[in-house]
Amino acid sequence: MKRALITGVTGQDGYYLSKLLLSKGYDVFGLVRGQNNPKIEFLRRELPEVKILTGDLMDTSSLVRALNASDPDEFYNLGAISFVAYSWENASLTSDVTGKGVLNALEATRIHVGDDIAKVRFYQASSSEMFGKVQHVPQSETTLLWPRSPYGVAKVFGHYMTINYRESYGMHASSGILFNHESPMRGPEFVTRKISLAVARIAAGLQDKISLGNIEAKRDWGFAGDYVDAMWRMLQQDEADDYVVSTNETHSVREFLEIAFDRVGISDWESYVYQDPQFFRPAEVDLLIGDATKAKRQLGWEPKVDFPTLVTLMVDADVERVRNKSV
Ligand code: NAP
Ligand code: F7E
Repeated sequence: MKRALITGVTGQDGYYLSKLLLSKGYDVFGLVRGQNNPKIEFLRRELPEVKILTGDLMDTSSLVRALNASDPDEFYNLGAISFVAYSWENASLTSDVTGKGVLNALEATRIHVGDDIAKVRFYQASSSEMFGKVQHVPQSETTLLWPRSPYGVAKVFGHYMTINYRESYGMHASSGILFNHESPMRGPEFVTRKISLAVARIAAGLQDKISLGNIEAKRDWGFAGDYVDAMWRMLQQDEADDYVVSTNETHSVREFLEIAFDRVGISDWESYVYQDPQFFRPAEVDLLIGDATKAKRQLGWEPKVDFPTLVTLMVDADVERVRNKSV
């Protein structure tokens, strides 16, 4: 039985990756931070097979202890402060967790494995946010990075540190440059889930409007369940490498709104949407569209859920939750 350690196990991707690895027969260990993290309850209820370890990406010794306790074949570093808007207000903390946290995870792994450098395969959750002010369309593994947020800058640090540990020490360390991926498990602060939840509440008569920022921004949105499969595939390769993971399509927030409102039978959606300056960003990433040719060719990976299906499944899940009063 293979063993895996996941940081960020209480997040969206941690949930889907845990489910995937459990279905493949892995022994899964998840790192949870804080002395009374409310998300532990959810994890225990939904994924009781996941073994919980405590630790924090800012505390390298806690990571070494988690590695010693789980003795993993694969270490997935998904933990981060991941909300881009928040990263301007907390730039230093974001740099520490999302940037230096990667170095701490790599260094803890190096301490844990000692001379047996091939003992653990490492995955770093890099991001399309690193492309920021895009220098090429579509974006691939070789596109120049030009981050536009403290979060993006921190991810660039983690990305290059992962490559550096691979090149310096021969670690099997791969970096997945994942474009936006969503699901009913997405945090409600992100625009897709903010919309699906608001649409469900508006349809139920519980809310009368939704306030948003820049609805012309375009993203390459995929389904989180598809994307964790790409992470796993990266760690099954003989050689570690970096891969873009995307659908190769781009859509605006406006298009997301149209499909989401249409799903609940509302066609005049614009009368429910207000623009609020507080949701505009100091520097916007206007357009992201990935080129996942390498992942498709080398990993045999393909996204299965298309954009309209993604929107629909998120709205349906929130309609159901509103009906059951579980949100
Ligand atoms: P998420 O839902 O925001 O989850 C982030 C996770 O990181 C949570 O489990 C959180 O734990 C944990 N975390 C925060 N600070 C930590 C710390 N100091 N030490 C240890 N863990 C900490 O993010 P996600 O959408 O699942 O994304 C997973 C990873 O992929 C993140 O690194 C994100 O930046 C990256 N990424 C995401 C996307 C996307 O579109 N979803 C795209 C590209 C890259 P708590 O529950 O305690 O807060
Ligand atoms: O914003 C615009 C906003 O916060 C998407 C993270 O997972 O993906 C995510 O980062 C777009 C932006 O995601 C609102 O300005 C308009 O252009 O859902 P988001 P993100 O910033 O793209 C990347 C790949 C990651 O790595 C990150 O961790 O939508 N937008 N109005 C809004 N966004 C939000 N959140 N709220 C609004 O009201």
